[in-house]
Amino acid sequence: MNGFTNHCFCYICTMKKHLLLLIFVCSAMCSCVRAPQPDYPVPTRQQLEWQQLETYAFVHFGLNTFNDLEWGYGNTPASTFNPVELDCEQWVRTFKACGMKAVILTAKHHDGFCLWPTTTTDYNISNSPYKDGKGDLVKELSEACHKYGLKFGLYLSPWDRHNAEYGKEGYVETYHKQIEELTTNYGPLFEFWFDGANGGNGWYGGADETRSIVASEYYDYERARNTIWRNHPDAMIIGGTVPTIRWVGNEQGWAGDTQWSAVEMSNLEDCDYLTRGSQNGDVWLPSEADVSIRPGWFYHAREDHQVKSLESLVDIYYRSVGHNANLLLNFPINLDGKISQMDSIRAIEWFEVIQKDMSDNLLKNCNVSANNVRSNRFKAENVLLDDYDRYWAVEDGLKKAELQFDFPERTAVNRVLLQEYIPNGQNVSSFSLERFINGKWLPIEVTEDLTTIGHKRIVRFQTVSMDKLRIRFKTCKGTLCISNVAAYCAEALLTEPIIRRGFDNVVSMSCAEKNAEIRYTLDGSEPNSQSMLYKLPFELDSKATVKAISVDPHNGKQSSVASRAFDIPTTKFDVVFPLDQMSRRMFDDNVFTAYYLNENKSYIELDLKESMNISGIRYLPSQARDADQHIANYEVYVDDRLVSQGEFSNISNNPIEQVIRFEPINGRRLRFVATRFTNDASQGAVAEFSIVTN
Ligand code: FUL
Repeated sequence: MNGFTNHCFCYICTMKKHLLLLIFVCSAMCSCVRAPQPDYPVPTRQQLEWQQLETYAFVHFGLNTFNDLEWGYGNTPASTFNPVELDCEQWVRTFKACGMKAVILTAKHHDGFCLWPTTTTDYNISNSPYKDGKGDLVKELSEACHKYGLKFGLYLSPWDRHNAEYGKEGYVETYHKQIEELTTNYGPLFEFWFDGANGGNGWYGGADETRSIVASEYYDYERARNTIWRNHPDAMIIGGTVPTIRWVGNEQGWAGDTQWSAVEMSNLEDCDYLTRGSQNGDVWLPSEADVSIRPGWFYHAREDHQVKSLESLVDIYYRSVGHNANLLLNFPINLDGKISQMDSIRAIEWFEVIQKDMSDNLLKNCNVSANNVRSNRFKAENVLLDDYDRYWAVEDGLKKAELQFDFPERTAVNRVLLQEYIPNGQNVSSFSLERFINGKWLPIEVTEDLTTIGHKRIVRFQTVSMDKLRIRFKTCKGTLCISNVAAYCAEALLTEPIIRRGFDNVVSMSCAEKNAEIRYTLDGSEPNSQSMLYKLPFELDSKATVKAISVDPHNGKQSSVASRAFDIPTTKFDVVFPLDQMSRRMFDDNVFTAYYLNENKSYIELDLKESMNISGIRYLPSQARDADQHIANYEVYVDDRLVSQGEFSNISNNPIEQVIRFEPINGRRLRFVATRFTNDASQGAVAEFSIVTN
């Protein structure tokens, strides 16, 4: 027995040893077959699904629309909300036609007016003439979204300039009740927006005063998050203290070339930081880039001619989605309750260009190779598969690698698109592009930093020919995992000319496309390919509207029209104050040089040399990238008579040109006084200033 037992034991023992050996060999081999370990932080399932939406629409509509305001004070009557042809399905059809996957509606803006029949305040749609008080816009839009298969989200401004209790405890309860109503009655929500603009002056039930709060403590955002997630566990939250996505740090719709989805939560107040995130971030908080198709968020007839050009919208797409952010494109609804025709046409053209730019992946017939492959399961060819979860990965510990595409024939390329497999984290921190031509590898010249990739990175460059394309991933945080690579040759998009008139009243024009001609008019008429040809800068010592287009002389294609209305030239007025030489900067048409007004010189005074009908002023804040000192409140005097006063709403977030118009008044001296600066700064920048006469 013993012997047998011994023998038997030895047999089992031998088998065990073999098994152990096998396991050892397998695990050594498997370390490369096994999927790469994620490099934390990584997105949640919800963040991943959200990231794949890429573009969706924002809708700003409310009392502001009917009162020509950006930030209602909270006192405009509910009775003024009266869209006569409101059609939510028209909005949604437009969004669908331009490839958008979702919509976010401003259910309540800072003025406090609610677009649904809330029980929390009378200041709501049921006290407006719309549908005789029976309307509910949140419901109507959510149903239209449902019908057309779009996701639906809501913006609910925490700041409420109408509510008498704002700043006190009572309002907090109201706000949470509003969240409760909106999250229980309107079907699934994919995103909830808490705006960052908080506290300041307002009507506040007639108190008409300034109230400030500490947003991170006052609103109890944790409680709001709990309510939202109780009803919509997958909803993304932007703003507040418990966000799951972040604002990109500007309202122009661009994310930095370097764009980490991760952040350190302590830095969320810093706009510059928000545009790029951090390689060392410990929280996955991807960016949403918001921008309006017009200068303002709400509709203003005076901006009808300022719908963003096709070129600038296409550029925005590449600098948001192409820079690892989602794009939230705003459509101001007009007084009829519709998206204006030119806005929807422009948005559809925009989508067509993007689709066309990236319709033909030139890599599809290439031979793909990599200098390192983790295993056959993670082979290089995976980057060309239409399957997000099959990706190319390298061995553990490798910080750099190369991927090469051999074209069957010489190919012209001007775009490269890359996607990391972000369920494993965002890893690439630097890469470069090279082309092989005439037996040599040459760098592809680009004008942006080739640092991060993330969910999607699209690099644009001048068209170049190549026999092979090589991508060098130069530094990676964790294991390199690339799920998709594509290359395209997009058609040149003619950009609108830039028109300038300097202090010396000399007009110059330029456009990005080197081979294009510029054609222009000076009488306000629409230019065409037969209009005057721009050759050299010329003097324009009078009031005039200059309109210009760029034209491709080979095929006659034209850009959209650039238009500048120049008022009286600098020869027609004297600057009475401020007197120093630097004040020229306000009239030089260079948006990056500015003159600073401060407490000691808080005004600009111009003498027009003779009486004229004065009907407004234009003020452009500094356009420098980090500019944050602007004029917040103003007064305008003509010959010592106060003709206008007010605030430049939203100027901090959106420092676009501010136009003030008033009843024409005959006079000679104009004084523009800055009565307050943003952030209560001691100074505010004036990049450009001009007078409007008629
Ligand atoms: C800002 C607001 O103050 C603007 O009015 C607009 O709603 C924009 C989307 O967010 O902070």
